[in-house]
Amino acid sequence: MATSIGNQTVLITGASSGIGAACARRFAAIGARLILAARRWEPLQTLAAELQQQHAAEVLTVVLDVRQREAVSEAIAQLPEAWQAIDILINNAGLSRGLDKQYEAPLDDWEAMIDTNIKGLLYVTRAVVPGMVARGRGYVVNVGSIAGRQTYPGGSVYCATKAAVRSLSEGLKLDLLGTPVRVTNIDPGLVETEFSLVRFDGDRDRAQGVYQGMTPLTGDDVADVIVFAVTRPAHVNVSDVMLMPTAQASVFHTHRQAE
Ligand code: NDP
Ligand code: 8X3
Repeated sequence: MATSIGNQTVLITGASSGIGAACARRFAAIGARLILAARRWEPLQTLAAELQQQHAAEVLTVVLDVRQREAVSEAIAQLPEAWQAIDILINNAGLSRGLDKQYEAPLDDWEAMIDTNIKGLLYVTRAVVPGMVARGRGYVVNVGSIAGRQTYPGGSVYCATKAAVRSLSEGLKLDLLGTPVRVTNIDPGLVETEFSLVRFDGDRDRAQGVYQGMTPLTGDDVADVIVFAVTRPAHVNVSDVMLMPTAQASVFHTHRQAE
């Protein structure tokens, strides 16, 4: 029997935009209670108001920088009692910075990617999963990337962080064996979100060029698959998903039409 999400508590990191916001909308529509975390307060508030209005969803917003180790553990430890029992964690917060050669890239870009995509994901996992194990229920979804499977020029550090996410998903699954807590690693290809705008430091033309002449995935497409995974029966674990746009066969092969 499929698992019902009604009244389950879902923590989504990076919920202020893109895939995270799309997950929030999908989970709210099927009755989940949502903890929405990100650094930017305003988009979180706007999204929370939308979900409360459209789905009468129970929503808690948490301004959180996942790179801040103490802030992460305090934020989870200090959740109001009614929000402590997190059933589903979606480790989605992440970013890429620049597309520079490994021997030329700004070191700050590396720190941002490694601290967010690897260490931030780990801090949140470390703070949330013990409660899942103790309660005997839980689900972790880690958002990796096709970039974790194939390295492209200028992307080596971003790609390495996503290869690490893949490894961490595998390791967590191994460490949770014997508990009912499940782990899904999902590796999407091109998804049109704020991702490229962040990568190219607000350069809208360059960001739009990434998706030019092809139909990329949307945040909704990724959220759909995540909802599918977490609603499988308790004995089924969708361990590993690669989700690509039809027009993309690999990081190096994208079919584009002249516009
Ligand atoms: P967006 O830029 O639209 O969303 C990224 C989210 O991460 C934002 O909500 C941002 O919120 C949050 N975030 C970034 N840094 C931090 C931080 N230090 N602490 C807390 N939250 C943070 O991009 P996507 O939705 O595309 O990205 C979501 C995930 O999907 C990322 O892990 C990305 O690597 C991955 N991915 C994206 C693909 C794509 O093509 N777009 C493809 C494959 C994977 P805020 O700025 O408010 O903190
Ligand atoms: C984002 C997809 O191909 O731009 O992870 O790295 S890609």
